Amino acid sequence: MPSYLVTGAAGFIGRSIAAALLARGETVRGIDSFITGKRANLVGLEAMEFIEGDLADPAACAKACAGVEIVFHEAALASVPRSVADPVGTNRNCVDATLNLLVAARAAGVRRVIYAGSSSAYGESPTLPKHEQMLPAPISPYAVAKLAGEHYMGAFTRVYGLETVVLRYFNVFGPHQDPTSHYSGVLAIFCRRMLAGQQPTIFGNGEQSRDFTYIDNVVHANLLAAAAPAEKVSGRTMNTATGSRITLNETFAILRELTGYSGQPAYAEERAGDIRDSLADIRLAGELLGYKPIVDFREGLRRTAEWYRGGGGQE
Ligand code: UD2
Repeated sequence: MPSYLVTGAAGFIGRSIAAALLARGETVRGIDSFITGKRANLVGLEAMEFIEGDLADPAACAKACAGVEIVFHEAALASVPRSVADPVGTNRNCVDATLNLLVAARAAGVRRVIYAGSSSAYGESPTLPKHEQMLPAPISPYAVAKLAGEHYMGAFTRVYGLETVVLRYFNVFGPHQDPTSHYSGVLAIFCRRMLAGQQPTIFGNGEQSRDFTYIDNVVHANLLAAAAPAEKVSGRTMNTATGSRITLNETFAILRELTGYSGQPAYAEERAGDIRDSLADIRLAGELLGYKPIVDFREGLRRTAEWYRGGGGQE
């Protein structure tokens, strides 16, 4: 039976992948530094072997990769504004960490690394939907760092023959996403605030759009990427999304219904490094993985709001 490593296992996406693997009875190890991960996210993952460690430390990477066959690399500082405030920190925790992990994975004889790419790679190019043949045009330090990780994946496949798969996630949301930081994803922040009767703030005019992707779809794509034949997927980059988009203003209106919040949003200046519209072409993941979304946006948002309503994500 293969053994799996999940990096960022105390983070939102990492813990969700680990939970799905454990539910299948797999052997799972997780690593997290708790820079943004939360101990509360490890509740329910007691069957996972857990290492507290920082991937920027090569020794921690070596320890994490020992005896592992497949790595899901989810650890990152996942925020555009955080990277604008601290580009060096983002580089360390995204680029240095990814390179160290790849070096350790190769040395340990890991077979495959599946990498959490970001839709931010597409940047400001006006074409919609975004497809994988488009030239990347990152505009924030975060986007540059996540894209550098993608390129390292490709290089390790070409140069060393390590199997790598890049899944370019589009604005993932769902239960366990931290709502407490101003660097958190917008839907987590909005759910928390609106359920507490607090006014959310929309940066810009609210007409920016995103291909918001419910977490179960991302977990599903990862499991498919782990199982797919190397000749089909190794060295490839695939959008992981729903293939539809919605504006923040429209999303706010749905959340009003779901949360019972009766006020209006505040509007503030647009955020530096933000892109306006994001929408994925998901045909390639369909062809290579047999991926298609399993939970749509509205249902995902309903489940998410329910989770926060039930007390999830409280500090
Ligand atoms: C980027 C990536 C996403 C993922 C993420 C990091 C794009 C299109 N997406 O997400 O794939 O890598 O980074 O986890 O690059 N906003 C508000 N009010 C708030 C918070 C945010 O209006 O309180 C706005 C924000 O200005 C932006 C939108 O909501 O226009 C989405 O922001 P986000 O931080 O949730 O995600 P984003 O798009 O930077």
